[in-house]
Amino acid sequence: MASLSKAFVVALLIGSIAVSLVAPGAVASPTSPRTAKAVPITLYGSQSNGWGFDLNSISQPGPPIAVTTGDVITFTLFAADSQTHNLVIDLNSNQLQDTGEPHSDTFSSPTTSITFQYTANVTGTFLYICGLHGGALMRGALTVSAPTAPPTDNTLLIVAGVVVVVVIVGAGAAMAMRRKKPKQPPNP
Ligand SMILES: [Cu+2]
Repeated sequence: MASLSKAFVVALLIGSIAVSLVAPGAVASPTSPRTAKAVPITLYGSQSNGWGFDLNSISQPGPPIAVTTGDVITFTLFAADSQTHNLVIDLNSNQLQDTGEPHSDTFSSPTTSITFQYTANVTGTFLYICGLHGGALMRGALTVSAPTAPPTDNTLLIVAGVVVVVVIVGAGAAMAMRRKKPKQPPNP
């Protein structure tokens, strides 16, 4: 009985020490999801010239915008030509505002902006357009890329594997000792 308890206690001790070593690392796992980034973008729209990040760089097509999936874009929107525009996330890139496509309210001031927030949950290559004048006159590329995976750190997995093996071996040894334990001969 003494050897059985000893082996069991040793296995338990090794197991618990190993687990206590691994546990703090498990909390800060590198596989934790990426936090969304806030992306502020200012756009000036013009019916005859397209879009620009500022009044002096308006072009058709406008400047490309690239974000990562999950990013929250806050557009600050001005009308460089004082015409009425809106901003549409043209998810099917047909250069028209379709039902269900995210869009801002209308705006028509070169000095007073409106804001429009879009969470880039759809990965792919799209257009941003003016829904009133269409992409033919006012469009730009919007690229939403999936986040790149962080480098994989296998240390935790290896340590966890070693813990499992140690615990199994310890338990096996304890059981083997229990089986081998000779029965005491009956007293005469
Ligand atoms: Cu417009």
